[in-house]
Parts: sequence; C-alpha cells; structure tokens
Amino acid sequence: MANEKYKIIDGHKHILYSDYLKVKNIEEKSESFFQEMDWRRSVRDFSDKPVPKSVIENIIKTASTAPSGAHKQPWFFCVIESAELKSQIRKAAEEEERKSYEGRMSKEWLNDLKPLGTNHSKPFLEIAPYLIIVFKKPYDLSKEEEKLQNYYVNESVGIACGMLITAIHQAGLVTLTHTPSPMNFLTKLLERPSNERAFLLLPVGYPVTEAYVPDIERKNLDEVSKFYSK
Ligand code: IYR
Repeated sequence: MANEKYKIIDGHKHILYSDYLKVKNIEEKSESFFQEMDWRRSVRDFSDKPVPKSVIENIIKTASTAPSGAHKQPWFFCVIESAELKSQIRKAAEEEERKSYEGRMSKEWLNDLKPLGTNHSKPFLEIAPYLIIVFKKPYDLSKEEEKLQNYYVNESVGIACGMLITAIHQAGLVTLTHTPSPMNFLTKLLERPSNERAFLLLPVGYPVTEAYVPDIERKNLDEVSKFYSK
C-alpha cells in the first residue's frame, strides 16, 4: 500500500519521510537564506547583554540534528555561564595563545592573520554571556567502560559546528570560532571524561552596539564551484 506511515526494511523500522516544509518558491527562499547567511560575520566585540537560556538550548538542539557517521552523534556541548569558569578559561586560553603568537605560529601565518586583527588577548571569553565548548568523541564508553567506536568524527562534529553557527546567526546573535591550541586544558577545567577531546570554542551573545569587523570579501561562486552539466 502506498504511503504507509512505516515500513520494515531488512528487519529495521523505517518511517515515511514527508516533505513537511512544502517550500513553495525554492528560488526565492534559497536566495533569501543566502542573503541572511552572507550577513554572518565572526565578531570579536561582545556585549554582556543577557541571552535567554532557551535560545542556547534551541541552538544546541539544532546542531545536534547534524548528520553523523552511523548516526553516532559523536559530540558534546558544554555551555559555560559561570563567571568563575569563564575567567579560568580566559586565563588558560590566553596563556596558550601568547605562546602561539610569540613563537608557535609561522611568520606566514601571523601575516595572514594581520588583516583580521587577532592577537593573544581574548576578553570575549569573559564578556560573552555564554561560551559553548564543543567536544568530539572518537569513541563512546559503555557502562562497563568498554570503548564503542564512532566514525567520521571530525566530519560529523565539523558539520554540527556549521549548523551551530548557522543557528546562532539566525537567532540574531554572533559568535566566532576560537581554537586556543592546544585545547586540552578544557578537558581538565570542565572535568570531561577520557573519551572527549575539545574541538571548538564559541562565545555566543550580542555584539556591542558599534562592532567593527574586517572589510573582507568572499570568493565568488565561480571560484568555489564548477558545474559539470554535460
Ligand atoms: N587560534 C588563534 C589564532 C587564529 C588562527 C586562525 I587560522 C584564525 O583565523 C584566527 C585566529 C586565535 O584564536 O587567536
């Protein structure tokens, strides 16, 4: 029978995927979504204006809808609101960043970063109302502490982070991808289990009223794609 709500395929239950969004004008909708996303920028000057916790919860739920290897969802999101923890994270991150900027990064790398105006100082780590720290899980741990394999972990968590950033932007908030390197101090500070590795740190909040961002341009469509039509 057509349109059964579910089917057993190879012994496993499958449910009917109904196109519930029923987008009418896909050209218009894709164009306006692009315009909305093209407005996204990494912002470094955060306001301390509070953000409702429910918004952060929705953003994380959105990220967690990402596809992942064998649907293992090999990610974990730590949300930091505590001023004390934020200040500990800032201190540790700036220590690592200072070493990076003062020796670990190549001349070429430092030069590439100049137009972006970054340095070892990370005040946003204390000012933004929330820090989201994304952990990847190369494996899960069973109750018996047995290692359970995850797959395509970097790809999966990378996709989830992209969706997280998209969700943050569409909520009218800003973020930036901060990668203090090495990031292992976060495992300790946040008391994470042995199967988690810090992947990305994202401050989330409103920008200050007069936030300036570097005047950069994006590659055009021809530079980032090629259509093979014949
Ligand atoms: N992790 C450092 C350096 C940095 C590296 C890249 I590549 C950037 O695009 C921006 C910064 C930092 O967060 O400052």
